[in-house]
Amino acid sequence: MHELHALGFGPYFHEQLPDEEAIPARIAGEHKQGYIVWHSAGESFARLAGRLSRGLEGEAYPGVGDWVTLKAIPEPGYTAVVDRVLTRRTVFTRGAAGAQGRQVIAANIDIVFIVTGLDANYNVRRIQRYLARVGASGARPVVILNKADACDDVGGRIAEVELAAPGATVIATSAKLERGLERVADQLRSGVTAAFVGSSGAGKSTLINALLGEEKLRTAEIRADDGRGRHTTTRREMLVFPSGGLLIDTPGMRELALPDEEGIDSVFPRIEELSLRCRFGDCTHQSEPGCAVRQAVQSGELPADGVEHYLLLRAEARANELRLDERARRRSERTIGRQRAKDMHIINRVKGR
Ligand SMILES: Nc1nc2c(ncn2[C@@H]2O[C@H](COP(=O)(O)OP(=O)(O)OP(=O)(O)O)[C@@H](O)[C@H]2O)c(=O)[nH]1
Ligand SMILES: [Mg+2]
Ligand SMILES: [Zn+2]
Repeated sequence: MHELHALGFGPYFHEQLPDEEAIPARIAGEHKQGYIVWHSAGESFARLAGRLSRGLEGEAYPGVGDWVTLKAIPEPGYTAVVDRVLTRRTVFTRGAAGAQGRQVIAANIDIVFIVTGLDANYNVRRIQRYLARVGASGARPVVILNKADACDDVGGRIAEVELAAPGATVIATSAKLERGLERVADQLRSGVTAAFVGSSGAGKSTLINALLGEEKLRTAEIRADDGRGRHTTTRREMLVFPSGGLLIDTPGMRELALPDEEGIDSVFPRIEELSLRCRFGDCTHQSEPGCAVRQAVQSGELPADGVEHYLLLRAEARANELRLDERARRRSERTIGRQRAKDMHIINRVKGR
């Protein structure tokens, strides 16, 4: 049995229910053949109604954390049918290859824990990339610097990340020695949903196990040769934290592509602010005269490599955004073309009578 409120249900979703009979359920796991959903009567296996799944792609596809409605709760052992997907409150997505555009990592989340190991995995720029996507998600970012036991200068790292991640909470932990976990647990009140994201091997599943006080999730040693993880977690999955709150474990990501420019400004507020003072409204901060951003670099206010990284993220995001727009345009042209052909056929037939 699940209390809907404890699963994160509230007025925002309630108002979207089509009628009294619709049964709200939350997607707690994804499988190749369907979903695990949680509802007031427990747990069911579920599939999307045929008319729902047709034509869905990219971020329109429901993911873990999404609220859906079922027509009925099936008998144990039978499959439920997802009738409708409710509009999300927040969603963490990443850029996906090909026509997919964006892929949902976790939906309706309040917090995204960006987990980095303080071993060879540590990379401030990667953290900033994740922060941009959290900025776009609508959720609150918390950076977890895990494996503090493997680092000589934890304080220095924290200071570095705080500087690079304005507004984000930064917490150092050791999942192995169970240090720093209280500060993570403090954020997990009843009804709050938090997703753990980051590279493979950063210790996401180990952290969740340590928080739960139980070895629920499989974990594995990182590879000795290059220190990378083995992609141990293979599917996104939601778990209940004993004192309330819901945790979503996710598979480690090789790279986090930015599908659009959203959220980048939240990571670099000072650069965005200075941009407004550049002489040209469309200043690229390269060689234009009167560039306030380059002036700030020259005066030492901003680090040159930080600005370079900002420009790189912007350029990459813009290129991906244009690619997606172009695809959408071509697709709609095809649809319009097909419709026009059908219409011409009707017109000719009617006229020819
Ligand atoms: N020294 C140290 N090792 C840790 C810590 N946390 C996790 N590890 C180890 O790091 C390795 C990878 O941990 P996982 O929890 O499987 O990593 P993950 O982020 O879930 O990786 P994927 O599921 O592949 O995305 C395991 O050998 C853990 O024991 C820590 O705080 N300190
Ligand atoms: Mg894992
Ligand atoms: Zn400029």
